[in-house]
Amino acid sequence: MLNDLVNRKENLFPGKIIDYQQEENKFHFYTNTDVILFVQVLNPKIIRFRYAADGNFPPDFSYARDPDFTPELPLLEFIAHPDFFQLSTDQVVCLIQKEGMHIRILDKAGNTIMDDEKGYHWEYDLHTGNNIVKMSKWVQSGEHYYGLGDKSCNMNLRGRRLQNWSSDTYGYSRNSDPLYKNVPFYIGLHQKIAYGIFFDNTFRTYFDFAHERSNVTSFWAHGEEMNYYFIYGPSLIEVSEQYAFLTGRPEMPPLWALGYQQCKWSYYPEQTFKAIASGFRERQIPCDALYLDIDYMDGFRCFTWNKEYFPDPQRMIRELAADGFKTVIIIDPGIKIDKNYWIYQEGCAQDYFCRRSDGPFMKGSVWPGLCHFPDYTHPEVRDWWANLFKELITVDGVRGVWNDMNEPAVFEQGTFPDDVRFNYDGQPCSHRKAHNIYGMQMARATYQGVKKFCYPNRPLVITRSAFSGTQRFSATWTGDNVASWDHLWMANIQCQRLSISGMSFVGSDIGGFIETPTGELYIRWLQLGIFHPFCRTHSSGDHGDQEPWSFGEEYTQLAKKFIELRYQLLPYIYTAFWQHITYGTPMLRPLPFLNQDDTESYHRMAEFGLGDNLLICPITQPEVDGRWLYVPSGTWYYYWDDAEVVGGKEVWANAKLDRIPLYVRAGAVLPFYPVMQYVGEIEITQLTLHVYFVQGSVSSVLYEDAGDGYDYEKGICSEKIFLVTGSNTGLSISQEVKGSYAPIYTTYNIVLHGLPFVLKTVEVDGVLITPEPNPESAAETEQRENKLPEILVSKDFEQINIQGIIPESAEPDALINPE
Ligand code: MIG
Repeated sequence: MLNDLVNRKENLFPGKIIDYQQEENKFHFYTNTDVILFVQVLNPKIIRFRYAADGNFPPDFSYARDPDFTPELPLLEFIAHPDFFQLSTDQVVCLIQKEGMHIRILDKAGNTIMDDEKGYHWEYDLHTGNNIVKMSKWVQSGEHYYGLGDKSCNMNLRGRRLQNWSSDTYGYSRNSDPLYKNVPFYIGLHQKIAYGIFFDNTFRTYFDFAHERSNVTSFWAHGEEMNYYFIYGPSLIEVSEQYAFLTGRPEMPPLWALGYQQCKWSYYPEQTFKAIASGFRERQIPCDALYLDIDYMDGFRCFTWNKEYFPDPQRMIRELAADGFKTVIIIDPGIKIDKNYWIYQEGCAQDYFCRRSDGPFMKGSVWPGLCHFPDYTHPEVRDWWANLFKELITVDGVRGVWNDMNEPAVFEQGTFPDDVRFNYDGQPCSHRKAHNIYGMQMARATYQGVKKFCYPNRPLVITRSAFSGTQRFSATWTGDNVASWDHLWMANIQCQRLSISGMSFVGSDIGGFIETPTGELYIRWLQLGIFHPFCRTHSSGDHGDQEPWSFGEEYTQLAKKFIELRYQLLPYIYTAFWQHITYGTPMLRPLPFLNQDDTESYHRMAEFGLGDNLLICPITQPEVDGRWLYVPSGTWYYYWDDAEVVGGKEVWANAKLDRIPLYVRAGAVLPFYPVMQYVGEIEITQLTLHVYFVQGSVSSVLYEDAGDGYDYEKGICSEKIFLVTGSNTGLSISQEVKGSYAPIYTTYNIVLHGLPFVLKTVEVDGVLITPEPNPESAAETEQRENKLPEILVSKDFEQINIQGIIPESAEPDALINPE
């Protein structure tokens, strides 16, 4: 029906512009066929296009757009030519053809960035009364496409047709579509210039990237309006950042939520749950959070406990908390139809459940049996739902909530019937319009409650379904994957893709949800998982144990080693999170994002950056002791042996099972915590800074705050900027501190990597010091293969100058560690 080639239905077109109106940065263009185009320049890089086929705009409403996003009034130049209008900002030029309302956008150098083919057109859908609204654009020469959230196909979307209609896709596979999330946002890249398109429409949407016709990219929706935002880069990173500003960014998570988390469907009863906790502590494998899946409830009734399995949840959670574990529980949307269940009673009495178009509450079967489903698009329902968390959090001590089945999923039918009604914040509609944002609104309501009752602690919410903007409320994971090498490959792609699509707080079920991984697969997956912002092992109980110690001693030790590395990296990951909330920067960055000028990198998809200074490339094949990967331009160090690599080419990384290919950017300052069993276990009395030599200058950032609470919003946080400058004979490190957060530690242990010389003198803020071995760092250097020079300095240092001498015969270590 939607295929332009098999066009049984009539496409309608907008005619010719005959009039326009301008009001500051807003324009209305009117055609001879009663079509209206509304154009708003939101800032020099973002232009919004809205079309009214029938001459009327519905109320301007968006769940996706961040209410805190404030349009600017950028300087504009507007010229009405005889055949077209020309609208320019200081970044782009937008041409609007009078005939056919075609849009073309160029950069200031005159490169065409985006160009309408048929442009806006539509088809009247007799069955629903909706217009199927369509847009088509020319594919630019050499154009690549990225984005669209959790798709499990190749990174570059060219040649594919994909859709957004959130679906419960148990055991999905490569190229399955649609999946759980709806992110109608893509990025185009050609001539090394990147731009983005965000199609803010909640109906089922389709994106065709040169699939149906090799020179045309089009997108369309089953209702509402053509309403999209053009976002100019020119860098890929900037497109993602602008999109994140438009659809919103999360708040800082509690630091523990970046620790390792352990989950299972399901750990019960209490004894089993606590045995998992002791399993971690006995083996000294760090862990911060444990999850309770659906079996903790009484007959799967939300907000109840199965008292047989968990007789005294409050005591249990308190005891676990004393040992550093935060308890996170699952909450599904289905409310059991049970006359004696107070939530059912309240929901019915208050009319909070979704109704069929003919009146009755919608019924659908999920875990509890037949259920009704709250209409989270009703603000009153969201408030009600938020308040339901009070007891779980304030009395029982739950610290985070996990939302599942919110596509919404219903057994047998898959989802709700199309006729189901929703309030949609006062603009009643059917399931066709509300389906794709149902999960988002559930996560929003959950977040509202968790935030309110966890206060003054920070909330953690995780959701399976999402729409653009859900990152404001919740972390997310990639759903019911399988313990296979192919799924490990997918986990890597999906998390990168979510990250560039505004959702950085992402992870996969480490080891795979369905079936059982081998020890080798589990370790390879964990090695990737520790570099994902959300780091959790989860699996289905039917398929055997999946704790880090379930695969035999050799694997247990490897699991421990990598989880420990995750904890050492926490200050770095936390900083990357802060960059995400502050600048919108994706935490995970696909290779082209690191290396946009190098077209070779466009074809790669396994390699990615985490934050500014790490490059990771997982091993997704069994029984290999390394892999080829593409290292972006610049100088890098192999993390495991400090071997220097000059990028812009393919290299082989040695990586037996005890390594993942991991590179550090030359000039980086990598902050490391000591190993701890959970966040807050120990006072951090010293911070290690791994400094990597560079020829030239590179700056790195370290963000710190209390790791929980809201003082950081009052400015009690700090941003430290380290500038590393190196030459053949010396290295200097300077530190600039902004903000007032005072950490407990007083010293930095600076570990110097990759020096091309031997230390001769070290001067800290004008005073010569003699470098001495630092006993506190012994444990950490043990793991490394060669001993490195270290210097212990005050955390308040401003400038370190190191003079070196080129080694001739002397052993480098002899000079610094003369024992
Ligand atoms: O129909 O709650 O994706 O993580 O363990 C399965 C049980 C329902 C699906 C989730 C999975 C969770 C499981 N849930």
